Amino acid sequence: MKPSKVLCIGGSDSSGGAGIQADLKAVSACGCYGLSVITAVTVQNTLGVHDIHPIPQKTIAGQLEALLCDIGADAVKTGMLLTPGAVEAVVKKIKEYYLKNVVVDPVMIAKGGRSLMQDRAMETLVKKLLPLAFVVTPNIPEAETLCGFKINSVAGMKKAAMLIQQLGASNVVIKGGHLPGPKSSGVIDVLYDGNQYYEYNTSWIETNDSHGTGCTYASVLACGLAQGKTIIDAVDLAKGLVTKAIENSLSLGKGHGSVNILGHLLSKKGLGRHNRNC
Ligand code: PXL
Repeated sequence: MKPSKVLCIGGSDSSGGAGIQADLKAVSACGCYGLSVITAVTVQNTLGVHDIHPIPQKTIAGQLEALLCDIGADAVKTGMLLTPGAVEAVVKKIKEYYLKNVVVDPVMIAKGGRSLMQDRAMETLVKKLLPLAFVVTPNIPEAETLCGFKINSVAGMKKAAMLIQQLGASNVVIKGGHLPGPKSSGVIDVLYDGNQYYEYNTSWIETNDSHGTGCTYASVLACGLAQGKTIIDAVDLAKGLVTKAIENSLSLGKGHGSVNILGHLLSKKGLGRHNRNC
């Protein structure tokens, strides 16, 4: 049987941990076939993002057209969309090709504080891309930006999810990893499907090496949808595989290492977390 095709749209992360590189690893780990459209090239290592080179809107549109007129996509995952032009190019092709299973990861700021989305791109994303999204997957700071208030509890996450859902996405998943307070009761992610709330809970894993968590999560979610899972089961798959990827994270470089979605498939003598300095 042919694998499901997942179109990943986002920035290149030269460190290999996040962005398109993370997306394609996650898509492969799920047994899907990954297509990629690069929206920006970041100059990046484990210490942070040092520079960003946006790809022209015309080249983004060209990549999308080349893939969609030929190969097609069973699901789409968007990550870094730096400029309003990048968002516009994506919106136009989603409409033109009636693309389904659109997963929008509203990437805003890199760990070191560098902005990965211009203010006007955010406005365009909210106005034009969210209404086309089957699901949007903000973390807590991103959800706060989208809903306009501080989130301090699971109840706050639920309130925010309802508000963000009203912006137009069919489903909202807010990831709880950045929630303030003790982690003893685990990390709770909240799904709101416009009707009901679902909570997904895993234990907190203490690590310095969680770069790429959000990209990996949204990509696995897109794979689940491409393979025909319900949103409820696709979020479950994403939460489970990302937790394993964090458990197997790699301590690389001098800064924040990356999650490792292929880790559990490899022996502990290989790329697993016990080999810290490989
Ligand atoms: O994790 C968000 C993200 C997405 N895409 C690219 C990134 C980052 C974070 O650094 O560099 C290209």
